[in-house]
Amino acid sequence: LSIPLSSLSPATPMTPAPCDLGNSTEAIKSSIVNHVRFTLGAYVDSASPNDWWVATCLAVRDRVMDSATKSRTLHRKSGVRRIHYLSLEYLMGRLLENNLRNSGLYDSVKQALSEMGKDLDALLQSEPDMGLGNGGLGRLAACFMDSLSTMNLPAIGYGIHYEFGLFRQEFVNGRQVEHPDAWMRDGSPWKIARPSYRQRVQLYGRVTQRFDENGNPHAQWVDTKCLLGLPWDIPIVGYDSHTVNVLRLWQAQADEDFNFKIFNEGSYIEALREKAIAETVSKVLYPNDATESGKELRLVQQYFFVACSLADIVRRFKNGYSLPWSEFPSKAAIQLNDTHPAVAIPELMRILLDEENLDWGSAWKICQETFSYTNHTLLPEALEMWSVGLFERVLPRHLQIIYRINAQFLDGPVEARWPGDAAKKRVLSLIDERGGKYVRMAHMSVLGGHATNGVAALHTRLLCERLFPEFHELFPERFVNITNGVTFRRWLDVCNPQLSSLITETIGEGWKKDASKLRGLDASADDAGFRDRYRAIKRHHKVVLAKIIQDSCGVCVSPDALFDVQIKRLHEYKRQHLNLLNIVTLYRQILNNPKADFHPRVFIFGAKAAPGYFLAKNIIHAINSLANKVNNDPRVGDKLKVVFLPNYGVSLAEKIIPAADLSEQISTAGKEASGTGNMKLALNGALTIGTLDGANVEIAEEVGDDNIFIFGLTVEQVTDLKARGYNPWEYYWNNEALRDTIDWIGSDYFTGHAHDFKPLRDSFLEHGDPYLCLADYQMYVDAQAKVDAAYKQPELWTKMAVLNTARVGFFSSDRTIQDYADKVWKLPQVAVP
Ligand code: NBY
Repeated sequence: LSIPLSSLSPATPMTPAPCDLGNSTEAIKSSIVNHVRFTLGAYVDSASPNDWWVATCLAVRDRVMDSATKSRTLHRKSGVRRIHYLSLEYLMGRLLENNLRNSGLYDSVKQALSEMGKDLDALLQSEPDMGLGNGGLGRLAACFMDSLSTMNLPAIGYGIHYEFGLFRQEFVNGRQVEHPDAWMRDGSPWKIARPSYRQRVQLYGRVTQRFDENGNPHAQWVDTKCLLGLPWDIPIVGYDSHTVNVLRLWQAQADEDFNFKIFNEGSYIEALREKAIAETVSKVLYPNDATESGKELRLVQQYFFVACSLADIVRRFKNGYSLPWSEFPSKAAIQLNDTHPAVAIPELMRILLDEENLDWGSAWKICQETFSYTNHTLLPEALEMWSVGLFERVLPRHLQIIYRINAQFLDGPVEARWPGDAAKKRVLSLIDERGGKYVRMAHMSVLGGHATNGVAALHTRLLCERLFPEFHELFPERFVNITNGVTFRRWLDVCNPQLSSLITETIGEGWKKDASKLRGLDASADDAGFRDRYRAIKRHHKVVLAKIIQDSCGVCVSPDALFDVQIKRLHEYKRQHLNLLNIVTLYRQILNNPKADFHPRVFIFGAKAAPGYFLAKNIIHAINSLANKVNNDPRVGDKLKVVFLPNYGVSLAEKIIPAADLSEQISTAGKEASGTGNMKLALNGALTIGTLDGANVEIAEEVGDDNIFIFGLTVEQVTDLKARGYNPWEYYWNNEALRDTIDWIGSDYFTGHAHDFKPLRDSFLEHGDPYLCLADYQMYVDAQAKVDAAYKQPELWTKMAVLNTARVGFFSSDRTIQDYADKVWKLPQVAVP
C-alpha cells in the first residue's frame, strides 16, 4: 500500500516526536547497551572497560544535550545579556562523576551498571583528566563554568582545544621529568564538533587603505596567512538546574584554500608541511604559571582563540537581532581571565572600525561597555608584555589600534589630570619604553573595559595601591573586589560524599545551592557524637590516601599521623622551601632528642614545576632527597614521613583534600593573589597554617582566629623590612637551629653530593632570599609547634575542623559568580523550565 506524499495532511508530523530517553534504571541500561552496540560496534560480552566508560558517558550526554538545546533556544529567544568567559585555560578534571551528581543521575546509573555486572566507581577512576590548565587560574575557570550553569546564568566559556594539556610529571632519581599528556588520544565522549560554526582567522600580512561607499577611508589588513578554527562544545551541567551552558574550545586547522595553489604545483609534501604548522597552534598548553613572554606561538595562540571567539559572538549578535551596534553590550558581556585574552580589545575595535565601518568614538564606547578584566597576579615579572616588533609582525593592524588607544588616553584623560607630566605618561602608557618597546597588556585591559577586579580583598587593595595607583586615581569606580570561590559540588559533594551526606543529614540539602547554610553546622562542633562521625570520615579518607601513597611512592604511612599537606604549583613565592626548612629542623630535633613528645606527621607534597624553572626543580629534588633519607632512617621510625606525590592534578587533589589535616598556605605576604586550594582544604576540615596573604585573610575572618594558625610578616612588615634592607645572613647568624638546618641542606648528607642543593642554599643566602623564608622561619616553626599541641587534643582539633567546614560558605563559587553577575556583568538569572 503506497500513499502519495501529497495526500498526507499537513497535520501529520513529518519528524518524529522527540523521544524522552527516561531516567529509569531500565532506560539507562538500554541506552548504555545501545551505545556499546551501535555507537562503538562492540559486543556486550567482550566490550572493554573503556567501551563501557564511553557508552556510559554517552548515555549521560544524551540526557544532557536536550537541556543544552533548550537552554540555547531560551537564551536566544529571551534576548538577555550573556556572559562570554574568555580563558586560555580550563582545568576541568574528570567530568562523568560531576555530571552524574549534578544531574541527579548518579544512583540510577550506578544501579544500571551494577545490574550489568559493572562497577561505576572503577569506570569513574578510569577517566583521563581534562587538564587544559596550569593551576589556580585554570581551575577557577572550571569552577565558574559549574556555577554559571547552576545559577541559571546564560554563559559561554571560550578556550583552546589543546591536543596536549599540562605535562604528566614523573620523578627519576627524585628529579622531575615531563611527559606529554595525550588526554584525548582516543577522542572524548564529552566533546561535540560544530563544523558549521568554523571560523577563519587572519595573521601576519600588512595594512593598506580602502574607501567605503561614502568615500571614507578604512584600514584594510591584507596579504595575511589564514587559519581555521573548529569549535568543540562540551556541555556544562549545573547542579539541580536545567541550564546546560557550553564550553566552546577552538582547534586550529589549516585553511585548505591557502594550500590549494601549492597542491596544484605538485608540492604535495610541502602543502602538508604547511598544514602541520597550522595545526601546531592548538597543539600544546604552555606549562608556565607565571610568564610566557616573547614566544611567538603563544601570541598566535592567544589571537587565534580570541579572533574565533569574537567572530562567534559577533555572528550571534548579527543573526539574532536587528539592533544597532550600540546595543551590542546589552547582549554580550566579555570577561577576560587575566590578560591572556586581552588582544580581544583591539580585535573588537578592528571588527567595528574596519569591517562594520563604525567611527572611533562609538567603537571605543562599545568596547569599554563590553569588556571587564580579572587580574590574578601582583608579581611584576608575571605581568604580560609583548615586544612591539613581534606584535607588529603578527598583528600589524592591532598594533596601530593600540597606538591610537594610547594616544587618545595620554592626550585625553592623562593630560587633563596631570598636565605636562611626562613621568605620569611614562608609567601609564600602554607602551613600556624602559628598554626596548613592549605592549603592556594589563594597562590595555584596565583601559579597554569598564571593570577590573582582584580576586581577594587584600589583593584588590594592593592592586589599587601598588600595581595601578594612577589608573585607580583616574578611574576609581572601575576597580572592584571579587573574592574567589570554588564549586562545593566537586570539592565536597563529589570528592567527599561521606561528609556531604553527614552534612545533609544534619542540616538538610539546602547548602548545596546556598552555601551560607553551612553555618547551620556550627552547633554540631559541640556535639561529641557528630565529631566522632566527622573524625571517622576523615580517617576513612586518610586510609584511602595512605594506599595511594603506598602505591605511588612506596612509602607506608599511618592514617593516625597528622597529614600535613602542601599542594599547589611549585613556585618560590609559595615557599615549599620554607616547609622544607621546617621538616629538616624537625628531623634534626628527632635525631637530637628521640624521646621528644611529637605527634607523628606525614608531610605530603604535590606540585609541578615549570619545565624551565631551574630553582623550582631543585626544590623538588631537595624535597624528594629529604624524603628518601627521612623515610628510611630507623632513628626516625614512624614519627616523620615525607612524600611527594607525582603528577599532582585535579583528580589527585580530589583524593588528597578530604584526607588532609593541615593545609599549608605559607606564601610571602603580598604575593599570592588569592589561593583556592586554601578554600577547598578548609571546607574539607583541614586547618590552615598560613600567612596573612590572599584569601587566607578572609578565611581567618570567617573561621575565627581560634580555628586557624596564622604566622609571619604582614604585607606592611614585608615592605618595611625590604625598605630597611633585608639581610638573610642576620637571621642565619642569629638563629642556631636555622643555621644548622641550612648548613645541613648544603652538605653532602642527603644525596652524597654537596653541590646538589647549592642552588637552593645560595638562594637563601647568596641571592638575598627574595621571598623572605629566613625572616619568617622562626615564626613558622613556632606555629608548627602550636599545631602539634592542638593535634594532640583530638576533640579540640575536630571541633576546630568542623567549624572550618561550617564557616567557609562564603568561598562557594556560586557566591563569587553572583558577585560578578551583580557588580560587573549585570546579568539576570534565566531559569530553564
Ligand atoms: O590564580 C592564580 C593565582 O596565583 C592564585 O593566587 C589565584 O587563586 C588563582 C585564581 O585566581 N594564578 C594562576 O594560576 N596563574 C596561572 O596559572 C598562569 C598561567 C599562565 C600564565 C600566567 C599565569 N602565563 O603567563 O602564561
